Amino acid sequence: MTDKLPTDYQRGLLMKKTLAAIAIGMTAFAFVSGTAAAAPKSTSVILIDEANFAGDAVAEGLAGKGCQNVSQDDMATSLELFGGPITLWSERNCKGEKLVVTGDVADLGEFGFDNKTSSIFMG
Ligand SMILES: [Ca+2]
Repeated sequence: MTDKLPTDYQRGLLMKKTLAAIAIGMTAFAFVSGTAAAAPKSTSVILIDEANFAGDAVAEGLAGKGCQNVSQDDMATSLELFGGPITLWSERNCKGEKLVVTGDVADLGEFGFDNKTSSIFMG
């Protein structure tokens, strides 16, 4: 009888931890859903409409190899890179101005590439 209360209390804590873990998992999954099919070691990138990876902003994921035109032209302001490096291009079909990216970029404006990306080359 005396340990019933602590046990229930611990169960409550465990339940809270589990729910928190599920919530975190769902957030992570929703955020990377555009590239979820990518193999762990392949290159993928998430383009984000606002600086500093703003979570609620418009985002687009690309994965694979070679040159790919983005769906949302001239949208990217920050990006998260997995693998890489990649090359951003200002025109479709990997033409125009380019910017080589080797990691996450919080503000493409610092590199003169805000709202400029039209295609991406992934190695
Ligand atoms: Ca933008």
